[in-house]
Amino acid sequence: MAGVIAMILAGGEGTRLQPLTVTRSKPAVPFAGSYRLIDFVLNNFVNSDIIRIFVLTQFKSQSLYMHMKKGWTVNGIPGCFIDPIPAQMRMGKRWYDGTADAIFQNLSFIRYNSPDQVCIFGSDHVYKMDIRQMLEYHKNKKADLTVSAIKVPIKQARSFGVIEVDSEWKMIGFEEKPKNPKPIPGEPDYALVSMGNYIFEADTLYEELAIDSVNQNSTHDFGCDVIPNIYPKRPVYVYNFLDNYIPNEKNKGYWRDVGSIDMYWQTNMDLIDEEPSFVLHNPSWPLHTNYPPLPPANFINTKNRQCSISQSMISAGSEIVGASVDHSIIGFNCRIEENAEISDSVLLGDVVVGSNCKIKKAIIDKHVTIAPGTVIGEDPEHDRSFYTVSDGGVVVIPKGAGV
Ligand code: ADQ
Ligand code: ADP
Repeated sequence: MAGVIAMILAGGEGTRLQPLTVTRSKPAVPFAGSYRLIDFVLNNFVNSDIIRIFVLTQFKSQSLYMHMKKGWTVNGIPGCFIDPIPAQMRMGKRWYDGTADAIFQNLSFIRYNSPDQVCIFGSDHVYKMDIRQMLEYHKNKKADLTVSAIKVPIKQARSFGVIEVDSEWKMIGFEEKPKNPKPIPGEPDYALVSMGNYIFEADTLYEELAIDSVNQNSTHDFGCDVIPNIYPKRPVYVYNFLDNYIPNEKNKGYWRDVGSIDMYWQTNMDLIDEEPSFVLHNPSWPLHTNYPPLPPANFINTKNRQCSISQSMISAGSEIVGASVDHSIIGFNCRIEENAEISDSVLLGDVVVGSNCKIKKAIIDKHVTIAPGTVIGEDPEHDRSFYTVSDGGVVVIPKGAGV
């Protein structure tokens, strides 16, 4: 895959994911026990043999850097790299304005590598995608820009860039987060939306970012400014993610934007349902991450109680001692003590749950200690006076809390 460079946008503030993003950027949010959100896009590139990757960071990036340093360093393979780039502030003492400005300020890194195509992808989505298929499509269509897209229920479409295409899948309309999203012709309940993944011909990118950078009316964002300006004048094509999938992969068309607490919780739950809608395990599509040097998870029965674990994922270093875990995801290094009962919950890591606790439909961030006998998730009014409770009734205990 020489000739292709990946630029990963990893600066997202993730305000709607608060309190999980109080101390870390959205791509660094732990997910599925053993991963962080950024791992999905990085695995998509690495498994597609594209290992020339820059990761652009901005907000609260310390744990993202540590994660990349420990889990994603490429050593000694000529021409391959996965390099985080901190905000450069090349254009004066200010942060990036929008996603297009983040790329504009780092064009020198792209030019130095002389690519033919530049893949610009977001980093806060859960999915598996063989990017070679999208590249092949982009080349076959002789597109200047290809945008990947998926069909979503029309009610959700307001949070995305909504696309219109002709019969050849050429883009003929684009509106960023419209109040009244246009449905797909003949399918009034659905809209076609941008997944925030773009493949540009390198020359197109240079020319269009030069135009955008001097446009006083621009917010310098791909969705708000660059795409609406390009498609009327250049060949922009839309890659239909639903029609393409990784061979041997069960997850046809699974893509989630984990923008809110409810979505984050639901996307975790999708992994552990009786018939999971997203399956992590696939020997031909390994999911790399930073795996700390921890022993396997350990389930210990006590005199009074046997462990009971069902429909759950338990990460390394965790110890469950005479407790019950049902339909839950437990991150690295958690300890769950005797008679505790955990259900429909996500523990991010380094959490201690004391004996006789009852925890239901909760997200418990890292480094939390919960005192014996605590009940969470039974009484929303009570929970709301102490913790964040989402619209969907998910209780969130912030990082480092003692409960
Ligand atoms: P949003 O997700 O709202 O819409 P945005 O918040 O700009 O777009 O995030 C896109 C990606 O860029 C994320 O990975 C984020 O972490 C990163 N990012 C945001 N600001 C950044 C900055 N200043 N520097 C570096 N990285 C930054 C976009 C598109 C929509 C599309 C949705 C799909 O604009 O058209 O439908 O993604 O989720
Ligand atoms: P996250 O919650 O994003 O996973 P961590 O809890 O892993 O973050 O911590 C973020 C970073 O801060 C890690 O690199 C960790 O090594 C470092 N860190 C954690 N606790 C401390 C501390 N008390 N002082 C300094 N650095 C710390």
